[in-house]
Amino acid sequence: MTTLYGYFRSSAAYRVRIALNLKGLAYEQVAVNLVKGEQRAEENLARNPQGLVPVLETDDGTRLTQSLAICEYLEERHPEPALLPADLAGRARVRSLAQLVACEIHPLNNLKVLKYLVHELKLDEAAKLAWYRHWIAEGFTALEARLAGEAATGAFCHGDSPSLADVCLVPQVFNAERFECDLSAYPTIRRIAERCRAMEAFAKAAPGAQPDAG
Ligand SMILES: N[C@@H](CCC(=O)N[C@@H](CS)C(=O)NCC(=O)O)C(=O)O
Repeated sequence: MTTLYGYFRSSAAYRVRIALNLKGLAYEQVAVNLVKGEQRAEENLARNPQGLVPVLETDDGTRLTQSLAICEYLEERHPEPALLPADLAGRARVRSLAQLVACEIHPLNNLKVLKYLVHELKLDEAAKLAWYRHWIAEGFTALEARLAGEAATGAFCHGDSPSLADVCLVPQVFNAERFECDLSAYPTIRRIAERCRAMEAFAKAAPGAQPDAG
């Protein structure tokens, strides 16, 4: 059995849930409660010395970390339905959009960063929120310009089927909404996120639908 170690509100785990669902793969979930600090517990550090989720243990016992690497593993092992287009330029575009979210926006707003701002740098709640919203706005402004301006955008980030870019986009929009970021300047991002959320694979992966949601 494939096991996903994650947390309902972890956007990196959310990416992996979407990818597993899009590919129709069965998996069980083990919750690592990030609010309680379980990511730093010995058990989780043994799975991932970074003290992060997600970790995916596959049916043959392979243990994988880093959500983009996990999604690419799933793509290579289970090529259909494809999360990357067939053409080279298209594959690079999808990876570029995915990385804009996963490597540029998300790391700045991760829990450990927010905790450091509050506990070590003594920022108050308002300053923490300003930090969070600033990096969402900076990233989403660029992402919106690309999605609205590039001909390869379709019903989804790339063409008319969901790709790795949508797998990353939807959890980031969830995070932005959770922190009450103003998304009015990003109509293309909102349109694509809504289109994705209408699909069962995305809906089943949503934080509120997870067993550890509470
Ligand atoms: N680049 C990693 C990021 C993983 C990550 O940051 N996970 C977060 C949840 S979304 C986490 O475990 N945070 C725990 C913490 O910050 O203490 C990936 O894509 O898997």
